Amino acid sequence: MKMKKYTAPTMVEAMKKVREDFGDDAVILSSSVIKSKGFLGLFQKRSVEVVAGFDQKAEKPIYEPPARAVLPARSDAAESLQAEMQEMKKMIKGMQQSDRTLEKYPDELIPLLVKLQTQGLAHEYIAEAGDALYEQMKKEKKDFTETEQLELLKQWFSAKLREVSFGGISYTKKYINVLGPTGVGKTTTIAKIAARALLEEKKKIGFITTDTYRIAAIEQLRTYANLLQAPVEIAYNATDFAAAIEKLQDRDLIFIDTAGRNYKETKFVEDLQRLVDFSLDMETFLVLSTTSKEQDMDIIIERFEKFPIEKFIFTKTDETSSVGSMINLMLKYSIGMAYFTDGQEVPEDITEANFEKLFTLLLAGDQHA
Ligand SMILES: Nc1nc2c(ncn2[C@@H]2O[C@H](COP(=O)(O)OP(=O)(O)OP(=O)(O)O)[C@@H](O)[C@H]2O)c(=O)[nH]1
Ligand SMILES: [Mg+2]
Repeated sequence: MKMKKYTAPTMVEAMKKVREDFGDDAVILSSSVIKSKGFLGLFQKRSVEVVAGFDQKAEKPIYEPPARAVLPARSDAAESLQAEMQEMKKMIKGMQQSDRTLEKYPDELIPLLVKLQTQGLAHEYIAEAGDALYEQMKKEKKDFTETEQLELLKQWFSAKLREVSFGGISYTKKYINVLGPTGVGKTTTIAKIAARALLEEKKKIGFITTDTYRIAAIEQLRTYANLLQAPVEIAYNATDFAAAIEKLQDRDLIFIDTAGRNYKETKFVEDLQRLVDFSLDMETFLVLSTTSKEQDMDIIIERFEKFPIEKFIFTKTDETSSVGSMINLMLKYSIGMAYFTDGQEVPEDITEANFEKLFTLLLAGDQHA
């Protein structure tokens, strides 16, 4: 992909220039409104800067093979390249469509809406938010400053997310059960939450692990438990699980660590159902990594619908610059958010979720970009 920067007095004119050069194959990569200094704040000029990218195939080929050239047989590599190109084309088409939908908004709003796009927020929510802001602008018959836009956007998100709840473990349920796919950070997150329960809330804590597939998994939990001077029970089957519950009766809170499996396969979900006693006084959290593809998270959530998922825990926000999928999933499934985690340090790198913090994360996300 090639990139080129355009400056024009308005977004519409900038887009026109982009199209003149590259037709419909152009993709808007970023846009911003620039204000010239002017003289004592007077005669300020506004312009729009747009960076457009385009698929190089859209350009005239520099070399065209002679009409009767003999083409080599297609190799596997060529085929996979072809598949990759198809994938890219689809992606570009999707992006183009979303850029078109932004065209109807005034220039002032574009940078903020592009920001939401880069965060991976679903197009329907961007359109809803864009419409709400634009309507307000028309109603008040004025342009909004960046701060005013942010305030309005925050109000919009706050209303939109009203139906989902935020906040960590309740401390009223004895069992805290953590589920999720392989390697998303379940064990590390349990250690972070348990450490806080012990250090800040002075709770007597204990652990049960049902992750008996790898020796290292048991050792990992033992290491954290030892640091917190808390007992660990290992449950290979439902009988062990019941025995472990019995042994840890004197504890205020019992954290249950489960194995990360490929939960796209239903047999692993069924194993979990057989092993963990969900009828206990229990809060169950589904841990998802923000570095995963949203479609993959979708499949996992659907697989886990048979469990009483209290809230999501989203991990690895430090490893991604797009956190919009957290919001998409919360709204799609009407499931709230308990924590998000942003690093490997135990117990520091965890934040109990609330709306303010989520909103800040959504708008601050490009430091890693
Ligand atoms: N960058 C980053 N790494 C994290 C975060 N949380 C966990 N990790 C790392 O992710 C890796 C996997 O973490 P685990 O806690 O073992 O994940 P798990 O879900 O228990 O893994 P399995 O039990 O194997 O399914 C480790 O290297 C963690 O240090 C986070 O918020 N940010
Ligand atoms: Mg684990």
